[in-house]
Amino acid sequence: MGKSDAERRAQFAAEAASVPSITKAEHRKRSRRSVLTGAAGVAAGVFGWRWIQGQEPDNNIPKVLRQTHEANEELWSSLYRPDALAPTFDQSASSMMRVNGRHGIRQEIELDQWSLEVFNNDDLLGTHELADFTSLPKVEMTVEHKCVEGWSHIVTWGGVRFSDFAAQYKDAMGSATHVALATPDEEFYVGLDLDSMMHSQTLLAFELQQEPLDQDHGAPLRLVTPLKYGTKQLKRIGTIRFVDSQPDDFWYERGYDYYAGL
Ligand SMILES: Nc1nc2c(c(=O)[nH]1)N[C@H]1C(S)=C(S)[C@@H](COP(=O)(O)O)O[C@H]1N2
Ligand SMILES: [Mo]
Repeated sequence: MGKSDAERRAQFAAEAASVPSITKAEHRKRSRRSVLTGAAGVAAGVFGWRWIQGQEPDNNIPKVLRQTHEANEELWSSLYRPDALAPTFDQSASSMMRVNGRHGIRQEIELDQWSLEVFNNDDLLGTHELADFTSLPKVEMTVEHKCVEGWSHIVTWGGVRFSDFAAQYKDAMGSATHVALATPDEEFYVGLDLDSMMHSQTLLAFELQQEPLDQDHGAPLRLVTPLKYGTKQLKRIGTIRFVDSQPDDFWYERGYDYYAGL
């Protein structure tokens, strides 16, 4: 099961240091809360285990321990609250970015032959053409694309929110916890947690710098999610699969962090 509190706190500290959209003041407040939680633990030690055991049990766990546990849980999940936004920039700050990564897109495709299939596990739920995306409310955003190789670039994306597209599969996605995406030839594939996919800045993009995507940048449709590194932002989506466990992931299998969060 879970990590020890010390491990969680260490990971919290490491993650917190790399989350840009939470202010320093907020960090300090949260760290203070974590210190207080620790202090409660020390105090409990002073009063002794018997006092803890004497507390009203909640789900078979002494209440004071449960409350500490829940405080940690809250602390933890608050880092990933769905409304934390990646910074956005003025469109004038953006420019065309390089081509980086050609797994699954080396061969050109006939764009008008392209279609995208949606599955729940192995059940085909629907097949889509580009018009099914361009007819949804269009979103433009200028964000920083960050690559694990150490470069970043401010770009303007145009597309639709994944959450707007996925709304039609609300019931059919069942108990999905993750989404798996792959290129049509399945050479490149990524897995993302459903919360990240449903984030308001996670787009199925068909434009880059206000022009239709070119093939090297993932035409006709790619994933954009500025809360994660480029490794997750799959170009030329062929399949979208709702699944209930962590999907295979190309760069995770090659040693990169699964969550790839920024
Ligand atoms: N199909 C596919 N998508 C991909 C990759 C890839 O190799 N193949 N590389 C990823 C990585 S590591 C980065 S940094 C970005 C780069 O996007 P760009 O080529 O549009 O700059 O694409 C991502 N999506
Ligand atoms: Mo990358």
